[in-house]
Amino acid sequence: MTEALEHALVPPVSDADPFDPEVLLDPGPLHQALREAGPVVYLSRYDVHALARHEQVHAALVDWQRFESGAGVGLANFRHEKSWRPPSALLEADPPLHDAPRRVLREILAPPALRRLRTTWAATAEELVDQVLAEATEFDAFTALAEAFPLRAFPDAVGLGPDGRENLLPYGNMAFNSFGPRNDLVTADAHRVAELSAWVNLHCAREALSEDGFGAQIWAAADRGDLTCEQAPLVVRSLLTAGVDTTVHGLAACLYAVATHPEEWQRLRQRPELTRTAFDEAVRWQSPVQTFFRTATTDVTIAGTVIPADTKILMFLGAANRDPRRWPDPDRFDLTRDPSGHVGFGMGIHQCVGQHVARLEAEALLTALACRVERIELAGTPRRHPNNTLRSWESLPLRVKKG
Ligand code: OVM
Repeated sequence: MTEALEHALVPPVSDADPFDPEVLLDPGPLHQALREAGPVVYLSRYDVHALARHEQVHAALVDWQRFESGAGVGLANFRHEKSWRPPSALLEADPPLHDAPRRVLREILAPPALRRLRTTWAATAEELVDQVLAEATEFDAFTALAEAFPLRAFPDAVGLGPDGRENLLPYGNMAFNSFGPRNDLVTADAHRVAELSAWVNLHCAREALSEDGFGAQIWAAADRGDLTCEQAPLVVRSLLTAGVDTTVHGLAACLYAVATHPEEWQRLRQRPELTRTAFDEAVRWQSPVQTFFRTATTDVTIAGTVIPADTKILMFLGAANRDPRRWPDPDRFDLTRDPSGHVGFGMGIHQCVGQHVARLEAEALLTALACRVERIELAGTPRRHPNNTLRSWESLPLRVKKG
């Protein structure tokens, strides 16, 4: 017996199902139980080890050498089962293959490159908020704002044509479900996989994209030789997969936060420079992306527990973002805290490459609202939409007082 195995700890075991729709609609109690159980918990139902504390989630995220992404970042292990689509050149790749696509997309989505979008998106947000407020002071802010704004702003920035944009949200919903087990949420959409994938793949082609968007810039990188012609459409696909639902539910999280914390809305109105903090705090507080997996490249010991090579590790980003060991009063949405260090965008080499785009969208929408709305409150019970990965919404009824 090796040294490591002699001293190996048997981790606490849980038969809980984190992908049960009931749990997905209200994950807080399971997150707390898993954090309390220990630094590593074995989930017997799926034969995986799970991390729910900030320290261990953060450590696994930054250790790409021992926790790989190339075997998939969902429950399925690509070394043993086929993926539902060709793996992502970014999300589901490790260095060195990951490096070129990452560098290309990082430059296209970096703050200096986004500067020209700031004025465009501010105007788009003002126009949308004016339209919504002209019609009513009570409305479903999920559809009217959180869905409507990214759908007006982002596909144009990518360079998509006007037709078929209604496919983007269903495709994202399907992709984020696919990281979980093959449960009812996955089988419910099985009949749309071929149709939605065909539409998305068609719109990753150079000919489908305008000449001035993110998509064209990705193809220009291929022309320069910075990407291969096989990688270019996959990198466009990453934008279309990861760039829509995430921002929709992230913006909904912001709106829910300010509607349920009136004092924070007043603080934000008085200090507009807090909008970016507000977005990051909302991402910490709600964690629109709740979970990702990694695969151990070798036997890895975490806090005394040996995780065998080639097995999956489930990282609870949402639980880490509310770990009381890391955050004072973690369940409070609080604009006076510094939310940096949250793992809602991941951490390390795969940390969300589109986060500056998301922040710019949030800034545009929250600023337009803050200039026009004095009070904002819930007008009914918000409804969640179950998804295996996303903390997502169905409706967010709000009442506002203009001023
Ligand atoms: C991708 C991709 C897909 C889903 C999520 C994501 C959160 C990336 O296709 O690269 O990051």
